[in-house]
Amino acid sequence: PQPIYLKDYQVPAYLIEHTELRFELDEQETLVRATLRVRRNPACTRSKAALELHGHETLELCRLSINGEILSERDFSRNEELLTIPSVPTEFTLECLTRIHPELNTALEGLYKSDGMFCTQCEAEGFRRITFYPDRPDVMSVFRTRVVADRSRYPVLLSNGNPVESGYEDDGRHFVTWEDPFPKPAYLFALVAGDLAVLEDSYTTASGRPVKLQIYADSKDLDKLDHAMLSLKRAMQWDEQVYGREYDLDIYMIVAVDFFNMGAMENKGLNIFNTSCVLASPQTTTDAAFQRVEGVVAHEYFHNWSGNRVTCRDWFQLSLKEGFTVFRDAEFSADMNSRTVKRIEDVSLLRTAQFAEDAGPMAHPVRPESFIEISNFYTLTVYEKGAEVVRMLHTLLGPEQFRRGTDLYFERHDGQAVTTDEFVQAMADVSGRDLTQFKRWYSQAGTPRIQVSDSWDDVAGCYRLTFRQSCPATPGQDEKLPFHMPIAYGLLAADGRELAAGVLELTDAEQSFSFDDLSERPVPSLLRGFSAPVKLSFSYSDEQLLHLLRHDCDGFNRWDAGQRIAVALMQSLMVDYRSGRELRLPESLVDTWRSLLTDASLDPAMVAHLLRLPSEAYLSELADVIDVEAIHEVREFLLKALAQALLPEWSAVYNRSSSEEPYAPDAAACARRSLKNLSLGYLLATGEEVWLTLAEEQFNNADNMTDQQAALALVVHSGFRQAGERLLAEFQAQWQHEALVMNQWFSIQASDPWPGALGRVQRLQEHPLFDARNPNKLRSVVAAFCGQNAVSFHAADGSGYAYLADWIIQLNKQNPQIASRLLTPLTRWKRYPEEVQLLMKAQLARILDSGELSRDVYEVVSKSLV
Ligand code: HT7
Ligand code: ZN
Repeated sequence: PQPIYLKDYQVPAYLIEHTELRFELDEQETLVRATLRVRRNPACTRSKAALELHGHETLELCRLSINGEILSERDFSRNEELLTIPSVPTEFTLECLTRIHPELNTALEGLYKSDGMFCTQCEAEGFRRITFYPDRPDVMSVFRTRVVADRSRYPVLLSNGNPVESGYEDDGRHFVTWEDPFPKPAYLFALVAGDLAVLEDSYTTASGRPVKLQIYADSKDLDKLDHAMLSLKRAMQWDEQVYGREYDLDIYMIVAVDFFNMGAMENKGLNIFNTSCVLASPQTTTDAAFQRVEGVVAHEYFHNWSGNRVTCRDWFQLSLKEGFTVFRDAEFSADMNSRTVKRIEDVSLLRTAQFAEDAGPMAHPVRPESFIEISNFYTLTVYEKGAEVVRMLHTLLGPEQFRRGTDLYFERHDGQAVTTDEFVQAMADVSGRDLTQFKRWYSQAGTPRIQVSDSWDDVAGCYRLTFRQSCPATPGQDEKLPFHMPIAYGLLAADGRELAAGVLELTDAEQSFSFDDLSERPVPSLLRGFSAPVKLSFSYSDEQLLHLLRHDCDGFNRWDAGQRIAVALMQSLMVDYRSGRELRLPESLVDTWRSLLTDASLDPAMVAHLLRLPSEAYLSELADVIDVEAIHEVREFLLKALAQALLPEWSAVYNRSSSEEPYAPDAAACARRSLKNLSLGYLLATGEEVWLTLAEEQFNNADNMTDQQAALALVVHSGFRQAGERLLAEFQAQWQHEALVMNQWFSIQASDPWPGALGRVQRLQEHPLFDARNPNKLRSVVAAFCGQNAVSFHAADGSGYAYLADWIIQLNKQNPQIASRLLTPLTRWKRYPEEVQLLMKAQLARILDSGELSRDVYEVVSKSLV
């Protein structure tokens, strides 16, 4: 397979003014008739351009005509990707009849069956599996779609836009016709047919237009749709208030499906969601999952403007819609819940997973320059780092100018397919700023390093900070130029007062800033709120970090100071572990933690985050060479040592955080449960039976899934083997009919580090509820084992690597997108000791030699082996 380059972009030679589709749905053989009004693109300067229609090799072409004249095989050519008609008029009607096979579609791209229903996934290039079409985001068309199907099995027939006609065909099948007045690219097309229940509501927009809201799901899940509906209405209101954006159609629909490669899809007026991102009820859903539902519902809704009304010119611009929309959904969640907690969670993800991506073989800029398979670029870099880039613009311009920038962007480009340059240009135009250097964030890959040093002139009362920035080489980019970035900061006095605060703008490789007339040497609080996606180092003393932990008014940096203290200790314990020295817990840390645990005035959400040890994944990301065993053993040691040293405090916090209140997923209650379950984890780490009894009581008496699942996971992962087995069996008996709950049951076991994990995981795959065609099940078992069970996946005999390679080889044909996503842990082989590298590489080579690889898997494996 050959890469595609951004530099080769050409405008389309033909535009599609109108698309009429007729689907005759059938499991084995669905007929699709497409009638396209085509005209030459006046913006295309190529003199003689053929009409190129994308078409996947699985499409069976039945008939092709232009202006009613049937084309013969001599009139066009076809290869595995394209159908080319060399000679066409300037304006014409093209009709194309295609046969497809939804039941054989295990890739879950295009039209496929999920349980008993038909659904589609067209982003990025799924529409070409439905019919022949210019399947590129810069070809936007108005769609009219008639869906025909058997009424008894498929009473609900949906597509984009508004329903305009319904009735019966001569053969007794029923139909509904949908019309979407907004021109859209094919990737936003959607169709759903099934026997579905619906929750209905309505929303009146700020200008007084009523909108019908519908969420469809399997009838057994009808009671789990309220939270998504509430989230949707909140998101609609928030977008009006914060961005001045109203919804535009008369109806907004969401459909929950169980077989889905990602989280959800923003198809115009007809979002399709993975059940895991829409269903929620206190009994079956954890707090984290409640929040995910809220965030994803909002994200897809926000795409209606940032993605649908203004879309991407080509797939290299993916972050134009994804980075911006992630920023929008993060701000929404921050406004609905705790801003600091949301920021801590997002930065944790960025610093572990995105930074690791930046340091790996698939590292790419926020706007990639080339790809073999676009599905491989729905990455943390495009989404999360892309959102950080938008956040930096927000910080540099301030909220008012930023809002004027988004207003201008939406006004200028409504109905267009544009690039990230156009987004930045709108920001430059409203602010009068030159953002040329800033745009390097879109074109240069890698995580910048910032080295900060300081000096103090006691006589002049002058404090000076010096910043040096650099960025490591990434594939294809050896040299990097300096970035333009905002560094939010504060300077703290010895009594905790703030002496100065603001935002510094770094533009040079080395830059100094002076602060005059200070009464004392301050402690610097740097990169407040994580104002730029960088690795910042400053040689803080322990006292300075403790000072920030106690006094910084920036909640994020208070947390970060605690993380820095814990990371430094754990890194030194790892050195001790490797040298066979006894591991010891410093009294100073116990004292600090005691003061956090006993201060009842502190926000429980903050305390829960402050007292959570840095994850194994984060410690791995920070390591030069990852020593899986040392990381795991040191973290376990510290957990147990802190548990023993602060036993009465953990117990008191547990009791203080327990509540008789009925369940609510609001921020305060979530924080309380989070602290309670953190305490339970420490109590169980002591290994004492009395705490096991407490955990079992919590498991048995919980009125919500957060508490029940936390108790289960903690007992299983704390090594209480018999009790763990017992609770797992009880949990299974209680929840065997709830697919999403059972996914958690699978995942808790697959991530259990107790010896023998691989055998247990292989047995789980034999479980009647495990289904290798369902991505959620693969994520719960295979991804959980390979991604969240480091000690077992990295077993010294290489068995974990061979296990993953077996899966990749199987899934390569069945579902290439999932195969290539699951591959990630193997691609990081360079980060491990040499003997481990050899084992990991051998499995990558085995995959490469295993036969015909999909573009998805080929791209990741071949780039990883370089
Ligand atoms: N824009 C959506 C992307 C998406 C997707 C991409 C590739 C394969 C399957 C997919 N399902 C959804 C999701 C979003 O960012 O909102
Ligand atoms: Zn998105």
